[in-house]
Amino acid sequence: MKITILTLFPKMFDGFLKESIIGRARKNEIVEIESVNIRDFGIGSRKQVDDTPYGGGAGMVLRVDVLEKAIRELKSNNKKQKKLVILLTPQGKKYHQKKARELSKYKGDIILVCGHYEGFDERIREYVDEEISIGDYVLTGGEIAAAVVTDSIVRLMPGVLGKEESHQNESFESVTLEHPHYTKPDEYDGKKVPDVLLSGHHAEISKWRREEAIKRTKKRRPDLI
Ligand code: 6GU
Repeated sequence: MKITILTLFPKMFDGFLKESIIGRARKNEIVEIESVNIRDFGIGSRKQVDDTPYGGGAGMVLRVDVLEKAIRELKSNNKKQKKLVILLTPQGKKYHQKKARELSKYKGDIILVCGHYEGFDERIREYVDEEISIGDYVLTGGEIAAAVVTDSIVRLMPGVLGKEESHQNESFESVTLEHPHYTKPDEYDGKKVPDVLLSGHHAEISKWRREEAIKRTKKRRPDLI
């Protein structure tokens, strides 16, 4: 799969794409991820991408012709591959782990279009397949949302997480939150690691973890039960 992020701020993704698990997945060629500047498709020598709103008002609006051209050109690369175009906007459908799982299995490439902080021409909606919002708060642009969506998809791809990092029984994959974790020291500032975890009794440890996960979910996220 190739994920292309269409943005006015491609450098925002530099660190995110290089580091940690996403960086490793790209190095191992499990996924290809690229950020592309919308300005490359801008109009005239000044590469204009936005203009003042019809009807008046403050701020600038991203032009439909610029974005349509960008989407069309990205779609024309590697024509054999299907392309799913997703617009990141607070007006989109609320993002969930279920959607991350669905997108991680998509048999084709994904194009993530980052909405402009001040707005985009309404007609842009006609050139995308879906709209996603990552939650009920307002970001200055779709870039961080695109990073969230990319991260949540890539980590689910086969071979991205090692056995150690496995997400088999992790929060939101099942119906519970994760059980508590501990490491050395076994006592810190009077706070002790639960005895059962030091017992070496694997069946008891599994039982304790299952019970703690359920207890924790009931207390913190009863809506998930
Ligand atoms: Cl996708 N974009 C922006 N600008 N704000 C958001 C969002 C997206 N999702 C939640 N808030």
